[in-house]
Amino acid sequence: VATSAQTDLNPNAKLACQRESPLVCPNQELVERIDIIRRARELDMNWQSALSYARAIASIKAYPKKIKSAKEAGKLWYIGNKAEHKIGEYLKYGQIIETKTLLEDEKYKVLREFTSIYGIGPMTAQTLYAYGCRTLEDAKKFYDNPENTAQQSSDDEDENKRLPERWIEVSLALKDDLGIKIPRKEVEQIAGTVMKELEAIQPGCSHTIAGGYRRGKPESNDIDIVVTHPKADRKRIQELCQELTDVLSKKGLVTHLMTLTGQNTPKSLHADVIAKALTVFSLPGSNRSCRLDLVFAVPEVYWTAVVGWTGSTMFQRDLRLHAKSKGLKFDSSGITRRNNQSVIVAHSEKDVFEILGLPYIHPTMRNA
Ligand code: DGT
Ligand code: MG
Repeated sequence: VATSAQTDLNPNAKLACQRESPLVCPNQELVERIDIIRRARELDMNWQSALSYARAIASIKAYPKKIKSAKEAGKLWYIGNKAEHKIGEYLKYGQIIETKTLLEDEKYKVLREFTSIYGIGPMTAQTLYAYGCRTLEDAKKFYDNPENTAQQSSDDEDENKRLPERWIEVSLALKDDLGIKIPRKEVEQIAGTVMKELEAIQPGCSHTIAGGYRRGKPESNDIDIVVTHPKADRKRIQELCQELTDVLSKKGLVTHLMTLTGQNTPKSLHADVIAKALTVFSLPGSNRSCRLDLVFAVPEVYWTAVVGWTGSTMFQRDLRLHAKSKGLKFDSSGITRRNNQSVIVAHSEKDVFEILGLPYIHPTMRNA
């Protein structure tokens, strides 16, 4: 994994999609300490402050040198007075006072543990805490009581990711498995198994393992695979998603399944070009489960889906902002012109960047 910039792109460009962000940066420890504060803001549902810190962190991640003074850091985008002050503390004392306090705070410890469960966002974590839950065992008991669960719903900043409550219960039940990170080799093995099953249903499909894996992470929390077939139309894409998950379920490879088709994402104009299956995958004999997301895309939007699901979240956020400034709309399901909704098809990943008027950024440099 590369740890520093490989091209002559400006490391202090304003948007994350215009600069290179390695997985591990020269100021990694500082970044991790500021991230504790960002997470606390998120847990408090102070989204604006959380986003400010996320932007500050992203700026530092792209900075190619070790930061030597707060003033030096203050010259970067989105490093305001508060962040600059905290960086000063870190440089002077080797730690950020607020970070230290937060790490010792019992409530944040509990909230961090709750939100480590797939499907539990800050709102649900706060609700569980308010009900007196302090451990994951407490949370399990809470969900075991039908009276408690009637009105709860899972929350997430991205409404695309909003999950039915049943998933929280599944995640809690499987927490020991789902909490284990998946090494790259295992990601590849599972993708191989899945693609073999797909090949039997429909020969000639292609796929990209996206997500953190593609950004070079040595271990992933889940597996994201984007799939297409050169001749598949919208209808066939939805069918393939259904047929593959049926087969995987029948063979016991998929133990839990939630399939999302176009109807579930009404915000997107052309949502049915993509079909999603959020699953729990279990390799027989390996006696462990992991989260596997399958994304099926018609060929016209395959590359935007690959870019979308490669992340990082901040990289995507800024891709959308950048696209907007060019009169375009970017999301996983395609690129459209804002004035007349006409679709622009990207024929490769590099094409996506070219259409958006951006320099190509290698996936391993999208860790904003
Ligand atoms: P991890 O935690 O090791 O799995 O790390 P990542 O970076 O793979 O995180 P993940 O799997 O949550 O998301 C990967 C990228 O895919 C991220 O940029 C957001 C995007 N993504 C995930 N779920 C959805 C979704 O439901 N809709 C859309 N449009 N994008 C999604
Ligand atoms: Mg992932």
